[in-house]
Amino acid sequence: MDFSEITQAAQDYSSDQIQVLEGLEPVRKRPGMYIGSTSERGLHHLVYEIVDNSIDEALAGFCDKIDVCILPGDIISVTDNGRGIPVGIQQATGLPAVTVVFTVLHAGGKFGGGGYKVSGGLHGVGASVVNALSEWLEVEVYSEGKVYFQRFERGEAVTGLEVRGDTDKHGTSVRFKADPEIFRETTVYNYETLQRRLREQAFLNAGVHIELADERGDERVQDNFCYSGGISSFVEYINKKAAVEVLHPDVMHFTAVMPDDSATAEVAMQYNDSYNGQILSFANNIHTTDGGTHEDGFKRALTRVFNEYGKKYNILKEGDKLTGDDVREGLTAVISVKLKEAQFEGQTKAKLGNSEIGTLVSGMVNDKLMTYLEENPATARTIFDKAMSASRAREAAKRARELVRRKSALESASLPGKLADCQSRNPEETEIYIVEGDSAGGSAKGGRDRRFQAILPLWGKMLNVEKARLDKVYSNEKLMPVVTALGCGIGDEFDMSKLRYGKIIIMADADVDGSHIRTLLLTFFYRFMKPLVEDGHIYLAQPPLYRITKGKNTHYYAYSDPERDQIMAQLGGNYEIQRYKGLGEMDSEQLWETTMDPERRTMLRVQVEDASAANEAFTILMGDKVEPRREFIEKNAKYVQNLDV
Ligand code: TTJ
Repeated sequence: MDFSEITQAAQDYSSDQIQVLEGLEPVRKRPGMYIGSTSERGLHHLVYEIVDNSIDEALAGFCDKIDVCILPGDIISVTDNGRGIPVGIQQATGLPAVTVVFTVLHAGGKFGGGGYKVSGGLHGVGASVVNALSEWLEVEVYSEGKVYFQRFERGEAVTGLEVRGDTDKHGTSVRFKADPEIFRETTVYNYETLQRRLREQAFLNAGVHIELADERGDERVQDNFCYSGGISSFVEYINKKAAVEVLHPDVMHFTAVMPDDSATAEVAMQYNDSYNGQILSFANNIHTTDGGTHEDGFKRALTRVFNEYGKKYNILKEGDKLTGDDVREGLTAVISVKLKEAQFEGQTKAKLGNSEIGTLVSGMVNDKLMTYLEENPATARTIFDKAMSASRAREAAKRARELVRRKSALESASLPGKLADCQSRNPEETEIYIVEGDSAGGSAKGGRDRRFQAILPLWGKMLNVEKARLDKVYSNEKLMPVVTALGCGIGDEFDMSKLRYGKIIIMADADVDGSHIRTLLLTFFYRFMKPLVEDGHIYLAQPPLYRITKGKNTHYYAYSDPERDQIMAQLGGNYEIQRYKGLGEMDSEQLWETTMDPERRTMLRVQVEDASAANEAFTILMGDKVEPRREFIEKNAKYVQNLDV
């Protein structure tokens, strides 16, 4: 290795800005501490960590193209056209800065204050963690006419930093193979997962070209993301995906800068005709799923502006007030802030804590939204009317709720008549089976373990909550027994501590009708009792599809066609096969042993990986428009699998 050459390349951006903290052994010992988990999610996190570095270079204004490629063997390659990681020797360590970046924990400039990064968030742990968790990693830096190269294995340098030739390019390229010793579940990347994340990053960083390619299969797959409209394009994209009708053609887009230049804030927003709102917030390009000061500031200002506007133009009568929920109905908004010293709070570090950012965002929305509404009176009126009708529905829901309460206070037992309750009152062990159809309900009641399993048969006409507001739920004879039985309330009254059963199990036939009722119930839980879904309380029972009988005393159950074929092959011949058309065909004993016995059953736990994906899934599946629904189902035949684990 030619040191003099490398020292020359050090140039004036100082390698000393990189702080030396610790080695990599702890990362391989406890990978979960650094990347959250070693599951599929953690695996994809490696890619984000590397790409984040290129995005930071783009934010610094030195890079506008990032290529990400999944190569055969699930090797990831990330290349940018930035300045290149510095290759000069760092005084503190005597090593090239690029080597330090990959071998020393927390070696990113971002922990030193100053330096070039604004990011660092959820994990924000840097390239060295990726290196430590890779079977091997190779970096190339194109800078000052030279190609520099270094290779690492499981975090250790196995070559020095070498000059490999000449180039007129500038930038950085990294290739790595995730270590199967660490990622024991899987080292196979999911294209859609990377696609979603990189598209999001392209929205959040207007003008940056991000290319994603998959070269694993026979045919190369590729996406190019670049949005000059930034988060406005993001809002348009979300509304288009959800197949909702927008109430006004333009996306409102507001920006602000902190007086001392320490932060920027941006909001893009557009209303649609649905009853759901969706606000996505980001801090330093990290999705703050638990919100925080930026989101609070936005909501605060939004409510204030609409009430002020209503008062000023005499649309709101004396004493009338719009609530936050009223003005957020049908709103799609993206908030993005970038700041020097982001404080992430909470268990998952997904909540922004900087109070000055709340003031920045609320001040911006107060001023600019008000101006927008005054300059666009027709749009303002349309949105205002929508908020007013949301407000009336909320009043109606309140009256309906009180009516329900008064009625149940008069009746001696406030639990639904058809509920067969269990003996235990401890939600840690109790379960409720929600069963479609009286005959299946009968078998379930006969088969259950009444100590901890309750059964609620459903009857009557179902409500599609995607097309109805809260007030309609209170008068729906099919949903109200579910609400009363669970005990935890709905909408803004939801209270997890009142939940009567820890597991809520939807048990429906394995046919089209069953799948319809499942989707309707899931939508209901997602829209009105979201924490139940988010905290994993909802399950789908998995009844068998076939019963295979051999002789007098032996029988088997198959839960899928391949399983049926396997059993048939094993038995050789001389068996009888029965296809269950519905739960009702099973007697109590059979239902217990196949579907309800905790020792023998399998259930799917409903999980929501990504809020916007779930929102999209529900609006499309349950909304008015047929065409997007057909398309969606064709493309995502496995969507329920995505929701399940
Ligand atoms: C640091 O400050 C001096 C000029 O270069 C800055 C820098 O490091 N830029 C940079 C890093 N651009 N791209 C990267 C990078 C790219 C990949 C793919 C992976 C990593 C770890 C860094």
